[in-house]
Amino acid sequence: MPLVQPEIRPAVQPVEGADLVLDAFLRHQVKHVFIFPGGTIAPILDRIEKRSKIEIVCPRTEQGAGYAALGYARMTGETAVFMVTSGPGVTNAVTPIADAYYDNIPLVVITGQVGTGDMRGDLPVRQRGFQEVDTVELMKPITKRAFLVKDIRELPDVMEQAFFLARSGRPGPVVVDLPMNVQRGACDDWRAPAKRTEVLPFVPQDKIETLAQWIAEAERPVVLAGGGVIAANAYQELRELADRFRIPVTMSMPGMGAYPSQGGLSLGLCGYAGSQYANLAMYKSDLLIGIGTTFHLRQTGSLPDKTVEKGRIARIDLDVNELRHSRVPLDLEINADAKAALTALNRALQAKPVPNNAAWLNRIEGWKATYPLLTGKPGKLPKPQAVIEAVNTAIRDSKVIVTTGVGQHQVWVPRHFDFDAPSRTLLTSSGHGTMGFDLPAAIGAKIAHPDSTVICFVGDGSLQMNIQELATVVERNLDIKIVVLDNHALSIVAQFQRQNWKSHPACGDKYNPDFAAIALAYGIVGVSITAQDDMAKKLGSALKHKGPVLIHCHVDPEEDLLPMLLGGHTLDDMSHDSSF
Ligand SMILES: Cc1ncc(C[n+]2csc(CCOP(=O)(O)OP(=O)(O)O)c2C)c(N)n1
Repeated sequence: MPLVQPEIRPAVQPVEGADLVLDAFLRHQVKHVFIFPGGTIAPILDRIEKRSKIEIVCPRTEQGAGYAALGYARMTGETAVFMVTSGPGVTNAVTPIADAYYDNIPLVVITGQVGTGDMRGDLPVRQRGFQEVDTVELMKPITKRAFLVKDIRELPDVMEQAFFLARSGRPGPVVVDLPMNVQRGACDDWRAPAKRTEVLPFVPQDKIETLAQWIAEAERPVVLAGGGVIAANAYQELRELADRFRIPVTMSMPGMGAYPSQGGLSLGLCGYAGSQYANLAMYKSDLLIGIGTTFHLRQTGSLPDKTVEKGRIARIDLDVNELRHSRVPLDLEINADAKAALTALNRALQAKPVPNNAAWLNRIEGWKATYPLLTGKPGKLPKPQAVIEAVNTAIRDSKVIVTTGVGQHQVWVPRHFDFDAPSRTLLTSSGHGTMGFDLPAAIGAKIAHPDSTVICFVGDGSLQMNIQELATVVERNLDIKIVVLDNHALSIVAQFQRQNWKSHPACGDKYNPDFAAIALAYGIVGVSITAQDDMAKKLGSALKHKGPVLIHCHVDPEEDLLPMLLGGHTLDDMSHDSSF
């Protein structure tokens, strides 16, 4: 079915700005737009409704719409469109836009703006128009580009640039700020959009040869795979490299699933909350290869110069600036797309013999046995880790998408749930670390992949950031399983406070409502779990229910995130101390 309904396209020229925006959506085959309405985007909403079959998804807040757009973009691999009104719509949209920037998610954001005649411009006054805010200045540090279109003739080309920039190179958000008179103004001599083609960096063959040689010589190699491997769809190439050369693979949070959790060479999550064996392996490696990863604090700890004890670090990244300004000192920088670089690397390695690193793998097996992932002592209340493991066991579907909030539960999920790209995917707010990503991201993911099982693991704190989106779940009848890990605390911060200052003001002993009853009030099946004894059974039957379910799990509030890599410590020195 064609997206455009030509019979109701305005028959006469000139065309209005709002039509030119819609034309760009149609050129880019946009199927859904994620919006929260307001007067200054009303003209475009009108054109979408009247002239296209694009579906308007309208959650309950701008944050809800923004995170749904992010979940959708991640799961479709396409650029998502997010639209908000001027003023408060724009300021509410800042957080998801920042998330898209830090987690490399392609997003075109259309922001309404007051008419150009009402804009403050350079005048030394606070505001001229009602709901006027300087969107471009607000957005500059958190977008690849923020355009203000004052001349309607520029609009088609600006829209084209926005779609191009959002996806090209390292993806991210692009804002197009549209004053009312530009949206509603008519024009018959607009500048036709120029076609743009992406040029990926040329894979430096000499450096690939060097890395291949280092791999052939390495006795203790480790790969650290990041979100760049997933974004480039390079997991097959990564698996080929790791499996043939027997290289253990650890992953950053956005890189989870780049190598299957159940694969024999998987070290799981690394870094401040990673497994102890992953961190030990990184630290003791003689060749650490980072692929599509930023090597930031959460992955390597606070002592970047001491990421490895004695060894080389090579890094493959699409963003040349990340390489030029690497936090971790590098011995080899390869500026290339992860898939292209891994393909070239595997080719260069074809002629090389596979070194015998059995001693290294045995040493890692020893660490795995000595430092298994902790699941806490069983008690009356279920442990959060046990709940995640029970969901992991119950869900053996072929396509699973997991979203999380931020906190302890965010870290327990990659520790205790199996990921395997592209069939078992983790969506989480990594760089920006935003509570409230959880539920709306699950909504966007489910809209993108209606046939996938979507699980939202969420802390009691994170859920309450965007709990209103339960309405969107019901309205669209989205079969999402929401697993609330309620420890009556903002517990990761509470733990941090206790660790440093012996008390946890504002973070511990929180009053919480009956979330299952709230779900019920929205029209969603709600289940409460209050004991370890019947946890797995209740979970199993709730997860089998067809349609949305909220499972309110009262988990042990005493459970701390351990071990943990604290500031000032090297990767081999994680803290097990919970006697704060
Ligand atoms: C929007 C936002 N505000 C504040 C924080 C700081 N913060 C990080 S985790 C956290 C607590 C999260 O609590 P909860 O969702 O219950 O997860 P838990 O740690 O208990 O698993 C807070 C307050 C944040 N990451 N995001």
